[in-house]
Amino acid sequence: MGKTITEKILTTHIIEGKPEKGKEVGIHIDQTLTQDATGTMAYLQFEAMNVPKVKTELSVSYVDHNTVQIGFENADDHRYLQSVAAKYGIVYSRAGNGICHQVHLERFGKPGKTLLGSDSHTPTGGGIGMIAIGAGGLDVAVAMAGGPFYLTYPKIIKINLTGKLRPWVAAKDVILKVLEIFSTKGNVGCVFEYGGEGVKTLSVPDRATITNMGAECGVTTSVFPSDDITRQFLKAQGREKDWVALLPDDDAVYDRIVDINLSELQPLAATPHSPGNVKKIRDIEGLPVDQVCIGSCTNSSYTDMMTVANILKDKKVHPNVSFVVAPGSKQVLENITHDGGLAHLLSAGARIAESACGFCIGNSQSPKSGAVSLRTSNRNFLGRSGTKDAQVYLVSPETAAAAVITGKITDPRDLENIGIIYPKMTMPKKFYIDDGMFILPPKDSSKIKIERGPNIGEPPKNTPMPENITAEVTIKVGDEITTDHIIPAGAKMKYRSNVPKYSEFLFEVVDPKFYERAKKIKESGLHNVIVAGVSYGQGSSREHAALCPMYMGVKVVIAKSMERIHKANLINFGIIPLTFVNKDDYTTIDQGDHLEIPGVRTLLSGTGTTMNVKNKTKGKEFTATFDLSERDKHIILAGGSLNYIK
Ligand code: MIC
Ligand code: SF4
Repeated sequence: MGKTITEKILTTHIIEGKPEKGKEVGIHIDQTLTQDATGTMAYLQFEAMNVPKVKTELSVSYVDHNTVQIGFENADDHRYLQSVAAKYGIVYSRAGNGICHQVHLERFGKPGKTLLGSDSHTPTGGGIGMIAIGAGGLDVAVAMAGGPFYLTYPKIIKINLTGKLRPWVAAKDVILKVLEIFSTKGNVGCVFEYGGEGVKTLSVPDRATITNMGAECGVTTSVFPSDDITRQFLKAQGREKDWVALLPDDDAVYDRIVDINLSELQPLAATPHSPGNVKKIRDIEGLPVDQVCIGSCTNSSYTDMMTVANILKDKKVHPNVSFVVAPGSKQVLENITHDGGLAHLLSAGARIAESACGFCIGNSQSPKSGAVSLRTSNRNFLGRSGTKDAQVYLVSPETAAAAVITGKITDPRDLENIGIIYPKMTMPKKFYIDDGMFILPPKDSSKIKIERGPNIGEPPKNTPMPENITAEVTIKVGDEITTDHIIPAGAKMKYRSNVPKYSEFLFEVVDPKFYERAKKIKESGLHNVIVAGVSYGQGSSREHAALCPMYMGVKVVIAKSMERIHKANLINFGIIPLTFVNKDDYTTIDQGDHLEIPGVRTLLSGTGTTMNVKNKTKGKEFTATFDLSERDKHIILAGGSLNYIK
């Protein structure tokens, strides 16, 4: 039987388990990446493993999230990361060099390799035929130490592309269509593999936009073939030798095939407050726009920037619009400078931001109260922009540029009515390349001292799981609670290396009293429990969404369903992820209820998969289930991965 691309890469990397769908396998990781916001904790955990050097082919530490440097905290983190990289054989990408996913695609990604990154948009690497997976920092630390990465051997869904995008319709509209079809929930344990004739019409940056935002569907990863277009891209990056062809076999078998005809697509938007709320631009056009932000790891490539620059050539930013552009990398910025794009943007009135996450993570460019903000990024969760009542729409660079000119949501195809011809840009044959912002690790690192400023704490410790859980429901939340709801990023992200401080912001957007309540419950000697609806923990890979609850004494999360990375993070920090057997039991619990789960250690040591939860307040009882491997159970019993490894 023939193989899919996913199977070809996974089967050559399996070091534990068998390739059976739905079963756990451990795979070898060739490359890792971290970014600063998840990286400090990942490297603190790596240090605790006492491994002298990373054991991967390549590990890169990027600084792209917290680059604002108000106060000493960000800079402390950067120096810590730089010294750790030098000590352990890791390439360091300095602040200003660009967003990890964009830079990794440009300079390091290789078809056929596995990449594990402590950021949920790591699947961007699928655009050049890698199996690139997002994970918590602790999992990435284990991979750097040479350990396997465990995942559920996935179901493979082929997205069969036919036709060709029409002018003004972009790769972003393809992934928004995918989100419309698959939504943001129910796709855990699947991989999207793109194929069909339409693939040949998409450039590597187009493909990377599509694989990047597959993260919003909750899939393990997304992957494109490695073909001649991939080769051209790597050649333009001076890396043709890194190319290998990677195509599925003709008789490859998929679990499901979904067809998308590129020729039939039209401009789309994800409307507030979920990437899954997809609407046609035609159905929302005319809405006045206050802000347009172009950039983020989804849409900040050379071609994206040049397309926008050429749409805006000789035009001016509408007076009611605040317009910011953040090129994805130093390389992008330098190339659009050489090719004249930057001049068009500047003369149109764009504000140029650093090549970093910036507006996307809400640590700059928060829009005015109640603003309508059009962004080319991938997430529009409530409050993520830093302005709680802002209405964020996710669109293509073309649609964003149209609003810059008209001041309202505009179908970019209508720009032809005002004489603008579609300037779809192609990639240069050879990029201007300067790798000066990478610092390579020295051969002899024995003299390197790790720099720990006052912002660098220690990873908090946890105690082993007790036999009986006696708890209070600290919070009950609804469906699709994202990690941005659980622990905000934005300006608060500077406390990532200081867990006690960062924990004060837990559930801030949903319920600002959470922290005080959790603290009281913990001090009273009870455990904290979180109750949630479907798809709990969507979005980011940030392990602080598990680490901070652990610090506050949360022992159990009971949800209707949970997302992959967050569930793995809960396990890594010794929190039991339970799901309701009967979803209606969710309605019987309220915040403040006292729960008892007896015999937890015994149950986790046995072969069963359920626990009885007694609701003392309501005088009721219900069953919850856990889907955990033997290893997961041992980790939880030990009180988390670090204890387990020791
Ligand atoms: C995000 O886009 O939400 C982030 C910030 O990049 C996160 C990582 C983090 O929280 O540090 C992600 O996507 O994993
Ligand atoms: Fe950075 Fe935004 Fe991409 Fe996350 S989604 S890595 S914050 S650009």
